[in-house]
Amino acid sequence: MRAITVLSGGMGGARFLQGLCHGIRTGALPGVAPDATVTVIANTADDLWIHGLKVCPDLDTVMYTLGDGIDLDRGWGRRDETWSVSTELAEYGVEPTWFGLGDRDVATHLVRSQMLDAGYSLSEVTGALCRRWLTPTHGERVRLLPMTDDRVETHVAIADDESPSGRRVVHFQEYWVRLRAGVPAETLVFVGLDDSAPAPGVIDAITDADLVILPPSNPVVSVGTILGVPRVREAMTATRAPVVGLSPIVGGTHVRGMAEQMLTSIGVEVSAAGVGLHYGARTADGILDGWLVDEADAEEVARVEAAGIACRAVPLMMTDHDATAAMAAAAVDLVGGATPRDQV
Ligand code: FO1
Repeated sequence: MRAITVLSGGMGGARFLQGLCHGIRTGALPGVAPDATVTVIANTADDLWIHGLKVCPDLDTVMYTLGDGIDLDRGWGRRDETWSVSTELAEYGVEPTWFGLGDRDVATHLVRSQMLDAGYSLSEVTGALCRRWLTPTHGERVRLLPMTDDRVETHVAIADDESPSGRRVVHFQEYWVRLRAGVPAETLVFVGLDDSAPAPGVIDAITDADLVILPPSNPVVSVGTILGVPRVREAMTATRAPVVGLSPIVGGTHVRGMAEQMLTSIGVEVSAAGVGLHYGARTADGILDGWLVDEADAEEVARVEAAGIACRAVPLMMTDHDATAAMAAAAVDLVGGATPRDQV
């Protein structure tokens, strides 16, 4: 295998990508060449405009993580960060104050926003930022693509007994950052998604891949939104590459983030098997050839296999790069020999 494509959200996906790249470079993945390329298609529905700046959390988390600039404790933003800009904005009484913008991070958003204002696409901006963050370490072997260059935003309808309708809609970032996903997400609205177009290179990255991986990202507001970009799902079912996923749900709950709330919001069972069956088997109009669950969920393997998806229970805790590389190796091993669809 020489070309791997990964559909990624923020923290979970970025952490997986670190281990995947480590595994490739150290030859730990069976049948994967050490100079194999990794193309990351990142979710952009978390994006928001704030203080006149375009913030792209999932693109930046992947970029900072693979460029070794991420703050490992927070899982987002820059390490060695300072907060003078945010503090000064608060002193001016500028709202919102709940979204933390570090000074170093602000520079990224300034570069991105002024390039967008100058007419560059999000793809071109991302390519420019990655020349600083990815090229020195990964050369041309890692590419980061936004799922679309069009504006897409996930909004969340929540109960609000002060409004006549009894509900109000907040941006996903307010739901997650200010409300800590502490209230039920009654409805998810993916503003602009149906009219969005895949960014340049996205469809080819799926159809030309030797392997497509769904990392343990949020299956609804990260992988789900990428799959929601028109033509992406068709590319996933048409590609000759095996498609393998890793469950973000372990022991009935998410490891980090808010996958549990999001799955509940769309009526999907919050379990390793539930997510695998939600993605569905390629042989049954779904997108998966293989699905890895954690050893804690080994009893769910049979249910996934019965749906036509190869399944195995392996350790899925990304405790360090070697552990994550072992997960990636298990994913490759599970489907490495899969027969491309047109030979079934
Ligand atoms: N997450 C938080 O929990 N609190 C924050 O203040 C916060 C700020 C922030 C700024 C830039 C950025 O790229 C990410 C940021 N995040 C913050 C994380 C963000 O909400 C998540 O990375 C995803 O959007 C959800 O997966």
